[in-house]
Amino acid sequence: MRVLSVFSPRGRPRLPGPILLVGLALAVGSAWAADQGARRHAQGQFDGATGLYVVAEGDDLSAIGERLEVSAAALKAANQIEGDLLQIGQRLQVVTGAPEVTASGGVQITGVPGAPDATTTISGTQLPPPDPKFGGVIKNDALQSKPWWAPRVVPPQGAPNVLLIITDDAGFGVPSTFGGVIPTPSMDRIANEGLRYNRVFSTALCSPTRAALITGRNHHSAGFGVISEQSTGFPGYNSIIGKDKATIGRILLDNGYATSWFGKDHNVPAFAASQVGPFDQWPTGMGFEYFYGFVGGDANQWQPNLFRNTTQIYPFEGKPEGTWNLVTAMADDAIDYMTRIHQIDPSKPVFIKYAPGATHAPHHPTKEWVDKISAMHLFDDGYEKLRERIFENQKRLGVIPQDATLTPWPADVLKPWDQLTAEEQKLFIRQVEVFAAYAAYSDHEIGRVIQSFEDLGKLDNTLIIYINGDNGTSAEGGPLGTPNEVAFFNGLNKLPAEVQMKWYEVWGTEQTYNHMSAGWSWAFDTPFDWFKQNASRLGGINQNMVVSWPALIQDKGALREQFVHVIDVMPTILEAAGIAAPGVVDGIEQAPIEGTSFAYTFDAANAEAPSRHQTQYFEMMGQWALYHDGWLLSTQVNRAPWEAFGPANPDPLNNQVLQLYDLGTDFTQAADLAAKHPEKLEELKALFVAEAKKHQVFPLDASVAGRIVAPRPNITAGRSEFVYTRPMVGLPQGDSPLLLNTSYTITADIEVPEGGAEGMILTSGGRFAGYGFYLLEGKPVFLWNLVDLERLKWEAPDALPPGRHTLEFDFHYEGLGAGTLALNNFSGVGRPGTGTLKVDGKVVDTKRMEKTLPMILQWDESFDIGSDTLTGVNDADYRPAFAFTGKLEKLTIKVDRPELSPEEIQQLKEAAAKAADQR
Ligand SMILES: [Ca+2]
Ligand SMILES: [Ca+2]
Repeated sequence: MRVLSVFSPRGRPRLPGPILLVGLALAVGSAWAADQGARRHAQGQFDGATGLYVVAEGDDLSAIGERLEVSAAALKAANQIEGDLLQIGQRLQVVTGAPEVTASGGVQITGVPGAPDATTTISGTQLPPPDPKFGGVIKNDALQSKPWWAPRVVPPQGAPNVLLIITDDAGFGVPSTFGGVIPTPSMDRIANEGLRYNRVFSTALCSPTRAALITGRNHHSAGFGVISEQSTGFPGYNSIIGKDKATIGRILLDNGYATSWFGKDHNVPAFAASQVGPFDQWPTGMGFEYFYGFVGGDANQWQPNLFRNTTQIYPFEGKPEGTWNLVTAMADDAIDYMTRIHQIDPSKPVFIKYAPGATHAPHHPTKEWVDKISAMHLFDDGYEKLRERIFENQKRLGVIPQDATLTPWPADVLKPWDQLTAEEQKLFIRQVEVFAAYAAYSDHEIGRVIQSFEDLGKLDNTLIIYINGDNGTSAEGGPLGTPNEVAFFNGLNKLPAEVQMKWYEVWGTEQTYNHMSAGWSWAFDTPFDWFKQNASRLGGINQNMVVSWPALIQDKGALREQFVHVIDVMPTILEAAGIAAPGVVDGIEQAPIEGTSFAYTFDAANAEAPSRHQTQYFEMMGQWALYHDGWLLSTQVNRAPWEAFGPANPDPLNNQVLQLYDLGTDFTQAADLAAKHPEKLEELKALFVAEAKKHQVFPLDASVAGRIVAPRPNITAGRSEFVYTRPMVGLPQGDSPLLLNTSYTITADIEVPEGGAEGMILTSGGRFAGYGFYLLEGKPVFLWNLVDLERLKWEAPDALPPGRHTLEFDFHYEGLGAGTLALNNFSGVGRPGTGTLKVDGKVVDTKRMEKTLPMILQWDESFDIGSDTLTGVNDADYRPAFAFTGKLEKLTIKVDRPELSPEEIQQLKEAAAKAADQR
């Protein structure tokens, strides 16, 4: 049992009451296993879900009490048993909210139980708590009866509001709070009112860190070894948070908090993101009562796939370009939400998970912020100089040790600044200014949310945890950056500067899905090296964080250097709130929380206390590391993040160069001690294997892009024909028929009214990649948008006359298909094919596509029938919604996916074996 160390804001120990019953629930799980020997006189069935024990022959109270670790007296009191006699079949309530309400000690009660204003805390060991027993009197008529209301469940007295902020894809050197050049005054404010932490660790990737954050379990334990779009059919990688890992939202909700989630949700399985649900893995299904944000890894901030709870909303529609931005809108919505809760019930504490899309690509700040940052000329002397400047700032601020070493610039990976052309330099400066503007803008809006706590008089008892980055800065734009991140995920990661210059003026507007040169990303991870995705280098995983709680944290402005991981956040919040981790939720026994509370570091007396979190594994796409007591074992980086295509390391456990670092004396992972301490290396590798086994990390898988098109339980799995007869929008990519790497036929039966028709029949994706089947000025068109670099168009010569017509687009694909990826081979994807457009059975246009998209369409856009949401696939032809003005009778999609023959499988296996030999 954990003993709470946090003191209440009034300076006296928080009541231990809510924790008294923890042992009870913990006993539930172990009761069966331990049920032997002296306990033979308690043979009845016990259901941990309901807390009901059914008495069996020979049972006696003390034996039952012993088995379930409850006193016989408590059992008697809870079940209103007078003597010691039990009846066979009698049901005994063992864990229940009811006795707590009437019993003293275990819970905090205000008012008179049964009165409408009474409140109670709960033991929290079982969620939801069982309904308390009726405590009034019932006679034949109400006049002679006594009513009794169940007390309202509230958190323990003094439990703080919690504002948990996590930004995206931002390394250690991004915020000014930790020596960065980008102004982040909101983060500075929290640092000055509270504590700075410089050893805060992530998992190196988005969904995994976020799953760990909300469950207090490691990412593989929570089913999120990778992002949801890369999920595979193994427990550590299926992108499903198990029911035995209730989230922090759920626990706080059932304990009386108002719980909410704003911004990015990358923890809905990509195959469960549609309107057929199920919604149990959406925020509202996981204990966050209110959700305002987007589902997926990133979103266009100008036209996001935005949801309120589980309903898609389009508040930006009809607004002039550049005037509506999600970064501001979500702050507005969060402020509205908390104000609403406060005005309705000022006593109710709120929990807000605040997760802006910033600073993940696309970098979409407002023009005001781009102008502001550009005027500062922060980046004119290039990325190496930026890195040096940040490093000096960090030492000056004391957020890194004075003797820290800066590792050399990786000239073999990233071209030195002075070797770039003038055009490249100009482009790159633009790219980074937009990124910096995005970071500064986002921090500014976070500041508005923080300020609203102060405006409502709630800041004093609000625990604010502001984590900079769910992983290191992203290098997914490649060394050159890109105007379109969707191109990167389709393998086009080296767009020359002269091509990119076409978007120079509009960089960061809705015309781009932009990312910056990886040179900047390296600099923003100062004092470390490497990037997001690199789980074995601190540039990928060493974040920083600020924490304030004015009523409690007195050591204002101080630094904490203890090892903290994102899994530690949940137990910290629970400790701060005085709420127990539940043993059973919805009848399901809970897996142990794997994080370690860092609440001990709030106390100035513990400023130098040794880290309580002593061992931590890291693993991301076959790169791994193990931290133990100051040592870090790391695999040498063998793949830059933009090298996502091609055969994967087939043996990620052993086919590695191992490195060893002493983080106690080497803050930046600069001095490899592997040769000096081979025994330590072996010891830590064995420890990694043990931790990996414990946390579902196996089977290791080093593939990256290949996993994006891996088969998964998409609702289209096993289906080859899809029929639609009514307009419908908003079906996400992960749940719609996929037309990549396959042959297919789309047939539309339509009726054109007098005067002709136009508009969208079927589209998926948008401005940055996708396809559209539409009538343009009455003429049938099929269009493939190849990541906004090229568009292929099949077009009928004539407008359709009024009446019924059948339109058909048939595509014959020439490759082996995505099946080759399972054999570590990319030859089957992105191959050519021939498209044929037919009107009423007659061929009107035929074109060959030399290249097709191998991986993914624009992921934040949907599959829409009868109109087009968010962005369109071809701005030159139309603007959304471009509703179809004819009548759609029937739309049929037939997919004829290639399947590998046994001979082809054999050949691919031989090729793989040969490649492995040559390696
Ligand atoms: Ca991220
Ligand atoms: Ca669209």
